[in-house]
Amino acid sequence: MLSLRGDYSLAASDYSVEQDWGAYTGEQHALFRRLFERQSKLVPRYACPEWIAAIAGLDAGDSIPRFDSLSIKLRAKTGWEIVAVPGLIPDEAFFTHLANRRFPVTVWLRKPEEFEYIVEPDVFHDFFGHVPLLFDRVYADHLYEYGKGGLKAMRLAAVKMLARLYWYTIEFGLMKTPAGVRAYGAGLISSGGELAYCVVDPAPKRLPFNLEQALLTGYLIDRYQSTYFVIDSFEQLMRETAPDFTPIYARLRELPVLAP
Ligand code: HBI
Ligand code: FE
Repeated sequence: MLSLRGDYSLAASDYSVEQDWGAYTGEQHALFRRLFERQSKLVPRYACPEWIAAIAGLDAGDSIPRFDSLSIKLRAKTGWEIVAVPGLIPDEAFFTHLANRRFPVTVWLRKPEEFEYIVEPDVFHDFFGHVPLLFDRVYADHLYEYGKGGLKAMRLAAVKMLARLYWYTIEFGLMKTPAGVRAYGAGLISSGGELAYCVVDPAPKRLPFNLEQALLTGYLIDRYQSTYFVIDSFEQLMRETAPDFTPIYARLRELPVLAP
């Protein structure tokens, strides 16, 4: 793997590790609490209703969550569980976990100086941004299909295209609601600055979700998005990504990547 900061030395063949909850320090729990409190001021106005409904049931926030107790609640709701990982893991391991209803959550927490922004996903991004929506049946079923689709994309050498779909939905997706657009992407929900920006700023484009356009649109990882895709609902996302992507990949791979 590229030079990543996690400790991969103890990882199993599926890249899972023990969370070792006892090893977190008081300072780390306090930093997690501050991140949670910062976002808690923003989510009521900018996060989608499904995320808001789910976080209420997690009585989270006063310390770094214990993945095993999270998994018990999650399994009961949608059949998913958390798998502790040292950080970003290879695509095949990542897709295989999703295809088995296991969501990889990074065990380490950012440093205090990364309070505003962090490049790699840490436990706050994964827990606060991704885990609550795993309690939504349709979203969870879509992610399960995405995992299977990822393994297929590897066989078709189309992972780069599929990663754009993930980027513009699971990480940076917006949803239409009666009150206006709201964020459901984990990269938005867990971001101090982009969560308000993606909903209120007039600068970025907000396009109706279009699978082929999302598969073709490039993205930059180190700045706010200039293009967001807006779904009507998780049901729509599920429905529009249900077809076999094989012919779509074949057609799109000849076309140029679209600038974001
Ligand atoms: N690993 N832990 C982790 N989390 C991710 O979101 C992740 C990953 N590995 C690969 C990956 N995402 C993406 O490249 C795929 O969605 C294509
Ligand atoms: Fe993420």
